Formats: sequence, structure tokens, C-alpha cells
Amino acid sequence: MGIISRGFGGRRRESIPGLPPGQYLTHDFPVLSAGPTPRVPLDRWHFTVTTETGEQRRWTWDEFSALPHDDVTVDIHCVTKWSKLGTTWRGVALDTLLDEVETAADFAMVHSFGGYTTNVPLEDLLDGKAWIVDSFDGEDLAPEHGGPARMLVPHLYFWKSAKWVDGLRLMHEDEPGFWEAAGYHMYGDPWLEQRYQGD
Ligand SMILES: Nc1nc2c(c(=O)[nH]1)N[C@H]1C(S)=C(S)[C@@H](COP(=O)(O)O)O[C@H]1N2
Ligand SMILES: [Mo]
Repeated sequence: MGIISRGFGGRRRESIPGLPPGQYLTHDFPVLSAGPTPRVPLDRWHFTVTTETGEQRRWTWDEFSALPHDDVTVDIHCVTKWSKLGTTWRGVALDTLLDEVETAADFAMVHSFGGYTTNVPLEDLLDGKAWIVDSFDGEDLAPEHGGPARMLVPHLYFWKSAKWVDGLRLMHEDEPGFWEAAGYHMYGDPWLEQRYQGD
């Protein structure tokens, strides 16, 4: 009987609070980029929201920097199975930016300098669930991690957190972004292990 229960215990994965199923903890910060790191000078940086009717609202770096910033401590989860708990960022809540935009859209396509895209339901960007961050761990966000500014949508797999973000296109219908068109899940909830289409 002792042997049976020991075998059982050895197979059971200890569950770590905050760690979604199938993930392991990492303490370093891996870099995952599908292409080269775009270098965006701050005087050419902009963030543009395009609504479903084609109206645009654009912020320069100085305008973005002047918006109220929040300190955010969150866990992040990459679909390649690493998770990093308690990461600290500083950025502007999407609520602050989208407050100035009139829309009836339900989805957003997030766009980056360099051409990366990823789709997110608009409600997942609102109510304090997403930020455009320009600082990590008390320092300016490093270029390889998306600096000068990236999206942070920590409740979804980290591919939804577009680096070098340059805008949002608001849409009535959901459309796949870069990884979603290659077979990744349209939503990407790490707690439901929504890694690939069909999960
Ligand atoms: N523009 C852009 N954003 C991106 C990516 C990318 O290739 N290009 N990779 C995504 C993926 S798959 C992950 S896991 C995270 C990695 O962020 P990191 O390199 O800061 O760890 O960025 C996401 N955002
Ligand atoms: Mo990823």
C-alpha cells in the first residue's frame, strides 16, 4: 500500500499558486520575437486608434508620456510554457486612451512597428485589464522586450502583449492576427490552456 501511494504522489504535479496548467516558472526574462527588433526614435513614435468608421485618434510620445501612468504587478504566461510571476511594469491603462474614442466595435487588432498583429476582444482591453507599458522593473522598457512601449494584457497568453505597439484597429468582427492566422487560439486564456485553435 505504501508503494502505491508513493507512486501516485510522485506523479502528481505540485500546483503552485498563480501558475496555470502546463506552465513552469522562470526567473529570467526570455526574449521571443518573430523578427528583428524595430528601432523607433521617440520623435517618430506614435500610437493611433482607428475606429470601425475610419476615424483616427493619434498620440505622440510626448502626449502619451503626459498621460497618467499606473504601476502594475502581474504574472505573465507564454504559450511556450514559461510563466513569470510578480513582474512589475508602469504604463497607461487602455481605458485612459480609449476614453477619448467613440466606438461600437467589439474587437481590436493590435498593430506593431515591424508589422506584428494580434487580435483581442475590446472588453479584454478595458476595466483595468490592459496597459501600454514603457517601463519594466523600474527601468525604461528595453528594445528587445518591446521598448519604447508595448502592450501588456497579462490575463491572456503573452503573444497577445504586442511589443513595439503602434496602434489599434477597432472591428465589429473578430479577425486573426499574426500567430492566430498560423494556428494559435483566437482568445488565448492560459487558465483554460487555449494555446491552439480547437483547444
Ligand atoms: N511585435 C511583436 N510583439 C510580440 C512578439 C513578436 O514577435 N513581435 N512576440 C510575442 C510573444 S510570442 C511573446 S511570448 C512575447 C515575448 O515578449 P518578451 O520577448 O518581452 O519576453 O511578446 C509577444 N509580442
Ligand atoms: Mo510567446
